[in-house]
Amino acid sequence: MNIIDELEWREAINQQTDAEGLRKLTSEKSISLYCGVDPTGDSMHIGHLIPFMMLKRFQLAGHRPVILIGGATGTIGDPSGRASERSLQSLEQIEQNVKALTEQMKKLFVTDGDNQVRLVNNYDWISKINVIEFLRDYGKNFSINTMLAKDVVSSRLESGISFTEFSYQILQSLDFLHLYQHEDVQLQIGGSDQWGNITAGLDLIRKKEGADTETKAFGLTIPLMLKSDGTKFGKTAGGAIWLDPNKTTPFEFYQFWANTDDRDVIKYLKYFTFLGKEEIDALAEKVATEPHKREAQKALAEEMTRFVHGEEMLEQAKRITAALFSGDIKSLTADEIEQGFKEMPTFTASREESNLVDWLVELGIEPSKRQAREDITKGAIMLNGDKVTELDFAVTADLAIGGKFIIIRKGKKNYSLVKLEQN
Ligand code: 383
Repeated sequence: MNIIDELEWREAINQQTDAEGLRKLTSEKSISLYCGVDPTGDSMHIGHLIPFMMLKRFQLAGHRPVILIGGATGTIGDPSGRASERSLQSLEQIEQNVKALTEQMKKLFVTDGDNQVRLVNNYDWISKINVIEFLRDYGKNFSINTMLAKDVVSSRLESGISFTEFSYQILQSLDFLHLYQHEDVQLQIGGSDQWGNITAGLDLIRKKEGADTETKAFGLTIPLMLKSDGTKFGKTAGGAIWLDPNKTTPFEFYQFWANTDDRDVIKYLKYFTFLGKEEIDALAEKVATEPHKREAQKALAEEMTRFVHGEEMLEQAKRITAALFSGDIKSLTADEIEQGFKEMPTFTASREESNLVDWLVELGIEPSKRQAREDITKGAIMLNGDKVTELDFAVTADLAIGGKFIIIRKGKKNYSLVKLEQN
């Protein structure tokens, strides 16, 4: 299957500058293409993953992907998709973010091989252009009228936009031209918010390199992912889903995908994973006939967690999930407990021995001694997965898993995490 046909089947194309031309080009030869990211934070989130997974698909189909880190554009700030002006980040902050993103990109996308992913930073060429050169060699090719007409700018004319952000599209255009000239890049891809910047770059290439570039340089955007329940994709109550395991643990990451709605799961499998048509069709059948088994969700969670965090972290996420389901808490390590119980009510207790009834009330897990006794007697209290029914049970530090945590379950699923003070 041609890469464009594959992307169409995956419903991963929003707009293209020349669909037929690109289909022809990509089936005739191996091309270079690029997608950029600005260092606005120190980690990517799953929204960023989409175009970079697409680059990877092109790579698997024999094309050469280039990832651009916007060391220069990040100092300006892309107004695309934003209702108000950004505040500038400090140059030190941007430099740190460039490092963090470069590491993340290398881990996920740069592997050995013939058409391996290349990483570039636009600071390397943009920082060398002086203001006279900028205005004479590049500025002359941009019409203010066209720039004003772009969505990004026109939508901000009422509320206001600085000259800095207004000029952003010129910088991204310089990149496309630079990569076209020096890296043989013929295609830029990005999310649908990038359409204006991508087409601005194509206009510049045409003006600088001649009209026949129409058959040589292309743009393609990917649709924004929408959820069938109308809420925003990629966000949970706890915020964005980050790729950095210190911000979103592999377990939370796994759970995010495992909780996908039946109405969305096949769409996500096509969009995000490298599973092929046959496997996805078989999973679609499972969603239709035995949705309660959630096999498609499990496949999605496994594929995504393995891709981003690796096999070992995937196994860990699955172990935590299974232990929470079965109640077999003691099989978990302290690190796994920390991941699995991150969002649950957390209490801190001293390491001193205490009677369970008093301990539960002092921590606030039980409202009164009377209630605590009643719950213990009727078998509603589990400590590290074991039922405790003796009213005089002594809580001691040696019960703590890894010397740190005691998990209390009250009733069917009210978990509390108790951290013992470390001495
Ligand atoms: C900078 C210089 C280039 C080409 C692209 C850029 C970055 C671009 C941008 N992209 C977003 C970002 O960095 O702002 N101007 O956060 C996001 N992308 C990708 C995708 C997306 C876009 O990194 O739609 C989501 O992830 O294009 O919002 O020469």
